[in-house]
Amino acid sequence: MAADSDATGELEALERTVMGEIAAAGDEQALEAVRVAALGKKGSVSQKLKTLGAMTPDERRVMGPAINGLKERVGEAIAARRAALHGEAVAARLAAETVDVTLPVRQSPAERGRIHPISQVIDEISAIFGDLGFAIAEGPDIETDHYNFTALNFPVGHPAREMHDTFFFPADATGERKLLRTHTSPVQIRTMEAQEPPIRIVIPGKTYRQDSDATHSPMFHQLEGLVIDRTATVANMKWVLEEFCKAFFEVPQVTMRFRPSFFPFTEPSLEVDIQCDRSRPGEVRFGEGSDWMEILGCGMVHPNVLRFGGLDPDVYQGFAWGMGIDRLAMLKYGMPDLRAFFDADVRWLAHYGFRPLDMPTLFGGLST
Ligand code: 2U9
Repeated sequence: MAADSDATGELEALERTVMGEIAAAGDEQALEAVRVAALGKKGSVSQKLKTLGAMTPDERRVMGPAINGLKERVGEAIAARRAALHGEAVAARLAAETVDVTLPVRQSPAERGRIHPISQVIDEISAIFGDLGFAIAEGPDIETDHYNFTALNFPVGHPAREMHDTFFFPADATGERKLLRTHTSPVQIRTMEAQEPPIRIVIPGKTYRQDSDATHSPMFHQLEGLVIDRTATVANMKWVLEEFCKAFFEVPQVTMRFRPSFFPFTEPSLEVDIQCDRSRPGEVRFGEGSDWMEILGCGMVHPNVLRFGGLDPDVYQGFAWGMGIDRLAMLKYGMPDLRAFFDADVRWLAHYGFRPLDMPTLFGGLST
């Protein structure tokens, strides 16, 4: 019957098309779309099944098994393809998520992380002065001219007030030009205003100056200290600073040299050198040798500064000091260039950094 051979020819063509679509399905989602297009309610194979109703018994006897056979073979092909795609997906996940259990244990974050030498030195110095009964004080990096200069007895026109040294902000609505503090001294003024003596504080913090070379950075770190009470003397100051040096450089004895100097905020002002041995290239030893290394400045707080802090110089007196933390870190731990401190290069940090769990304490060793 011509009609039958045409009909079965159509079925064979449909089978070739659907089988091709099943083989071409790249994933389970695409395969599901092929299944719906062939076997769904309006699918190409389902539509063929619906034509059986209109056929004569003779036609149905031929086309029935042909169309049902097609439906079965398409269903089987889809199931086989689904199994294959699922197997490929599982194999891909196994390959991607393979854990090589023979790899060495990865360092824990606590092992891998490093404390920056500046943070380490601040922690060490804070531990030393904390043990001597000092509190840690902090204050704003953005300061006023009053707290950064005037209250520290800097006369108007003093060169330090110039733009070439100090970072000024544009004048605000009141015409005042704030600045980035050039030292942490403003915090000491603020503390004197805020609390009754006795005062014993150290102030670690960022300071800013228009300077940049191998040993100067526009942002650097200082630690200043202040003692105010009724009887503090130069002898007390020398003792405190000597105790600090022995503890910080971890030596049983140090020889210090106090040279006369000048700062607007102290009178008398002194600069302090510590005896050291630099005879070995690239190495500095403290507490011995015939060299001298300047490490800090200090002095008795100027009466004008006491007055700016709201204290009566006939009742209270005290001493203060300042040191460059970056410089002390370079001295103690031998970093050659200050600029590398702030490059955030993890190789530098891995080499010069400190292990987070080695918290510096006086009894446990500062820089074990
Ligand atoms: C008040 C009164 C006195 C702080 C002092 C120094 C000496 C000093 C420098 C050391 C290296 C700054 O980082 S550095 O460049 N500092 O030499 N600083 S006395 O004296 C004060 C501070 C605040 C109210």
